[in-house]
Amino acid sequence: MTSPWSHLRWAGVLVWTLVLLSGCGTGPRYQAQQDDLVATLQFAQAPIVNQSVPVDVVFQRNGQTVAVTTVALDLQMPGMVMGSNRPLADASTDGTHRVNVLFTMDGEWSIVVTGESSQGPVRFVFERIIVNP
Ligand SMILES: [Cu+2]
Repeated sequence: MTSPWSHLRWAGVLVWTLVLLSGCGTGPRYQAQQDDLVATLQFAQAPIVNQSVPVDVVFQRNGQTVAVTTVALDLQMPGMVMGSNRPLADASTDGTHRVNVLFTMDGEWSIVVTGESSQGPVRFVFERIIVNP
């Protein structure tokens, strides 16, 4: 005999699988917009103090990837002098920029992303980047 609960059990298994897959190696995502240009920072995992974390940076206009060169990140803590921390991102052919960032203190950081596009300089400020102890 098949009970109606057997179907629910399968649904439960599927939902858990999806959650685990999407949670695997994916950290927080931050987005900023300027006019019609959108910049996205995708952390590989939640940032932890003094542990290098890979971040993918991508620029898009109307859903299409926009080419930006000499992409650099400037890591700052609001109201604190933390020294120069400006990792340069690697350019890749698909328009994604991979950069390893290192936060030297836990707390709230901001990241200023700069680069050059065909339409001129690009500058985005990401605020409230939370770094865990
Ligand atoms: Cu600090």
